[in-house]
Amino acid sequence: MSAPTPRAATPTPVLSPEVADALAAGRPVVALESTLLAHGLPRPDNRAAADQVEDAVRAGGAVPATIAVLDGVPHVGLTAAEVDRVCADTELAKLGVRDLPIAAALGVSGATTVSSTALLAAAAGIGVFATGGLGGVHRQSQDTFDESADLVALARTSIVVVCAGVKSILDVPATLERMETLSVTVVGYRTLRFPGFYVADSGHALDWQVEDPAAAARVFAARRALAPGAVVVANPLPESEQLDRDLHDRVIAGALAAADAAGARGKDVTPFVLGHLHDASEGATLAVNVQLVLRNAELAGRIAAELAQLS
Ligand code: PSU
Ligand code: MN
Repeated sequence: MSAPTPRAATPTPVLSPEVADALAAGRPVVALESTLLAHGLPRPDNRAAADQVEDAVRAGGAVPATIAVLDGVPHVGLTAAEVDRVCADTELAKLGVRDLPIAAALGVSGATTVSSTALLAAAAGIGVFATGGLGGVHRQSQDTFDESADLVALARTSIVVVCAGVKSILDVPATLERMETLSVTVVGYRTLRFPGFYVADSGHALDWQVEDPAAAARVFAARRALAPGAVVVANPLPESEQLDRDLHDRVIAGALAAADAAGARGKDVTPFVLGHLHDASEGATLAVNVQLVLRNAELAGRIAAELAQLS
């Protein structure tokens, strides 16, 4: 008779067979987060979006590795049934880096944010990650101190993050200042304007741009050789695909006021505001949100393919 084995406090991440094979062979892999599926996009549309995002990574030339924590165990690359679960489970936690040890020790299931996805991806040896928009400094942060853990995680984690900037519900210039302080490398993809998530241009300038996926991969190789930390590749939607400007300004003001009135706090703020936007715009923000994630996934696939050539 032996005593029951206690759950390991730091379970080894489970790699899907396809992701494990690709990493072992040095083939390109792109990490994808699950918070945008579980808490950023409404059910049931999130399920189709999950497949489309993975397909977009493949179209770019890489293997997708969607990351989530299931029963305390980090999974890097999900089966279709696991994606079903992430997209359908209304009880799924939202897990940042600080929540990962709790999930591991208590057997919690949850979706991973930019911060925790980046950490788990880098630990698995994945160099490129695609998402929609980064978390950042919230408006009124001088009162609330609400700044996403994404920023500190990006300062510490060696990974390329392809995004469409930060959500326009945030304080964009303050977020850019914080990324400078934290020495996060930021380049525009074929632009010197920082993208505005739903819109092509946030109104803020960037210092640097890259013209192709190969240049982005070289920037990351240089960063990785120099010091830990992320390279943010800011990839704007083309203006022809962006959200109508007037609608954008109107629904964002309404969503922020609604979050305030509802007393949304902490990690509930971002999902609350995104849900309100999707409703108030009658799905217009949702369609644009999915479209920009798809574009980022495809570009991330191409950057990962270039990175595999360098390594
Ligand atoms: N971008 C999106 N949709 C999202 C998020 C980002 O297009 O749902 C999520 C990401 O997972 C990001 C998180 O890491 O919001 C930031 O949450 P917070 O502001 O609570 O740190
Ligand atoms: Mn926050």
